[in-house]
Amino acid sequence: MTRWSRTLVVTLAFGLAAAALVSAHMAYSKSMPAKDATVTESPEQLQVWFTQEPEPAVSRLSLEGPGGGIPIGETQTGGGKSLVAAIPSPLEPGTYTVSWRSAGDDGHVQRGDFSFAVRAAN
Ligand SMILES: [Cu+2]
Repeated sequence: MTRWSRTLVVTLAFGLAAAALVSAHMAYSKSMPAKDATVTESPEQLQVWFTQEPEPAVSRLSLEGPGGGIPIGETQTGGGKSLVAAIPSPLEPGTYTVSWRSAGDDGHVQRGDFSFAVRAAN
């Protein structure tokens, strides 16, 4: 092996190890309402699914609307690696952002957000 190819092999090995670590984090999988969806009826709850079972102790969903933060129900674990929180009052038409924080198997807290829109039914 040349010195150059040895360097390449070592670099590739570190790259693969780093990729394995990154993929061990939990991640957003899907949600209801879906990311970037437009709905014509105010949803009664938020549900976000992840790639791993969410750890309840560090999990939280929050909702922000055109006028700021919106009170929602306590974040609870739902079925199939999901978190759920009730939306107690109907949402006015507008754009809403759901923020989540949670951790999966490796305990590393991850955060993310996505938006959806509510528009008046015609
Ligand atoms: Cu991690």
